[in-house]
Amino acid sequence: ARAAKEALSHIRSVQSARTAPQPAAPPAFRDVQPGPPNRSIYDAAGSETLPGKLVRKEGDPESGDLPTDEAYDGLGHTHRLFADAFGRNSIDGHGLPLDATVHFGKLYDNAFWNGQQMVFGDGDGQVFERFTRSLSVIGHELTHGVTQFSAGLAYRNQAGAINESLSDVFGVLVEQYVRKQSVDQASWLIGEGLFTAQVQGKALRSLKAPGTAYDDDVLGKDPQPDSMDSYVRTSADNGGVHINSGIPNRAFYLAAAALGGNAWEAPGRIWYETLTGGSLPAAATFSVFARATAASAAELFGSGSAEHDAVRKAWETVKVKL
Ligand code: ASN
Ligand code: ZN
Repeated sequence: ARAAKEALSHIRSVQSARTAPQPAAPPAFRDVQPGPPNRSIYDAAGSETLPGKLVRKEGDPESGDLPTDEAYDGLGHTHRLFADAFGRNSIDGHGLPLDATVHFGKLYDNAFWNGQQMVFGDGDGQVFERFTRSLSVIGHELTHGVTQFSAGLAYRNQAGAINESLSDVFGVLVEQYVRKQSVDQASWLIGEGLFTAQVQGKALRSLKAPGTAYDDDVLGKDPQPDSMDSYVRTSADNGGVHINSGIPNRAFYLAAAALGGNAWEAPGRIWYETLTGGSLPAAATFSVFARATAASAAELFGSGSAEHDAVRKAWETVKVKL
């Protein structure tokens, strides 16, 4: 349980009449014609040696091993959200093959992106089930790859918490897209189904209500703040990257809730454009990120649009200065 607890803590013209009419430029998100995914799932068979033995490659039938097949499907769903909703061709935008290893380590209580691939533990069975059980977690880990190949956000302090938040945002969007859930229908949870029945909790994190995902005798209470009033100053976990991510997470939820409908549409596009548009600094603070999302909303939907307004109000609510 102690190891589990430690794992948790890591865990946009006006055409002048004098100029010849031109076709409008296609929105950036449709410039790319993404190809299909190229997935490979490996089995570490309880070792910590990567990648392990290839057990299912693209186009192969189901392997019969649940984590292998969940990882294969989860990678496919994540690839599809980025392709369909944002026109992104895999993690790097250029069709990077998607590799994942399952059965990593013994009773291993985590999942991670190691800079090159995804890795999933089986969980200890006491606190955590296998980590492939949650599509939002698979989407989360893969989004770390997208961030690495785009904004390259540092993994410490506020930039790190934004990095974590972006993984949570696109993680929940993968799940919402697959389940065709609107803002009101979605759980807004990361890691539903990961805790065993013995744990008092529904998930690792809640974007809708940070700080309420679990409250357990052994794990304690979900430590996430939901506004800058309770920002956690800590050197642990790279400056609280998994804790303070609650603040930008709630900002995304609030913007999506104000707009209604499907969160992978306007809100997702605004956040995606912010992440990949090329102007977000790797050392962004919450305020820099907040201004960047507002600028993306104004660029995509117009200054003073409902979208622009919803984004600005969301950051105000979580008390991040624009
Ligand atoms: N599951 C964690 C994450 O992706 C693993 C870690 O902290 N390296 O954020
Ligand atoms: Zn993460």
